[in-house]
Amino acid sequence: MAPSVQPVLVEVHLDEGELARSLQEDARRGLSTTPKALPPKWFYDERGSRLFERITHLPEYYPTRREREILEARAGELASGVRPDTLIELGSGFSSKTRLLLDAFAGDLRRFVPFDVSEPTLRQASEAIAREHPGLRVHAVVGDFQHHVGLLPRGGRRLIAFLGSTVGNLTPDERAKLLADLAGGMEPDDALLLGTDLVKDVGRLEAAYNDRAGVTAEFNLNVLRVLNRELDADFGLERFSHRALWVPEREWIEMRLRAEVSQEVRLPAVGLTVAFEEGEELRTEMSAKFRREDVEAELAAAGLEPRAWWTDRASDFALSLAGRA
Ligand code: AVJ
Repeated sequence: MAPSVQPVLVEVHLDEGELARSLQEDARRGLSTTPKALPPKWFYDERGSRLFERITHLPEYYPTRREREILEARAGELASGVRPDTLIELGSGFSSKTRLLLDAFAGDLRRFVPFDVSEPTLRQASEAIAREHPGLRVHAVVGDFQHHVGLLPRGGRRLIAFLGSTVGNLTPDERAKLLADLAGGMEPDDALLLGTDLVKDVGRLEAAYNDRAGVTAEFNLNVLRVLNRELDADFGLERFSHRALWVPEREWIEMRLRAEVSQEVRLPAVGLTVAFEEGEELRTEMSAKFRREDVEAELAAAGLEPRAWWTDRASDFALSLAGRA
């Protein structure tokens, strides 16, 4: 008998109330300090997740294509080396690349656990994957990987995939904490698959975040729409412009929103009125780029042992496979 489509289980660790409170806190803190900064996770409402999906198809945005190239080349090796029965994907979004892994693991895989902050995105991706893979249990988790990795389902041989170089959107301290949290919850047979974008020519790096079609600019401005909607703020999107630049001392790309005119913005839900000077910039994202030594040192510091380092042919992007040391 053919396996049947399993009902999707959605576990919510981040309900709307908590999400709202944590956005309020981040906005209050990030907009009342200098320089102003917001954490990048607030881009990803449903619209933001869609805009990011469009970014992955842009000619300038190479990381997704490079990572897919590596996954295509190594999926078989990964399947036979790890033989996971559970695939967990952190920051899964629409899970586009995961489909490759799901196909490669089809024999042993019993359970797929996509984990994301955006509940609507997660539900859509989960339903689609459950339909495409009859017999596979899809157990989606709505959460923030900076707080909730301790709550990931246990048992079996788990492969935890953290793809897309999303780890680069965290500060070095946040990365250390996340990797240590992950390592702390891993059993000897579990493995971590970590995607990292690599340091390269500055022109190519900056172009990847300044696309000609302006999709990245829309994505960047989306955070202001989120603040307007969720916090009743009155950001005028036309009064801010997109900037993205390489910061050599930190080896990361920074995205910023530059106030085109001096202005005051009201955020009644957090009781703030925020003044921007003309030309003042609000940092909305950093996207760190890595070298092999950095990645291996960060894994080791978290108690993880690198077992494989795979790059695409152009050495633009890397996937690391690691296990508990
Ligand atoms: C979410 C890490 C894959 O930092 O490259 C894309 C997000 N920001 N363009 C990245 C992003 C601007 C992206 N990742």
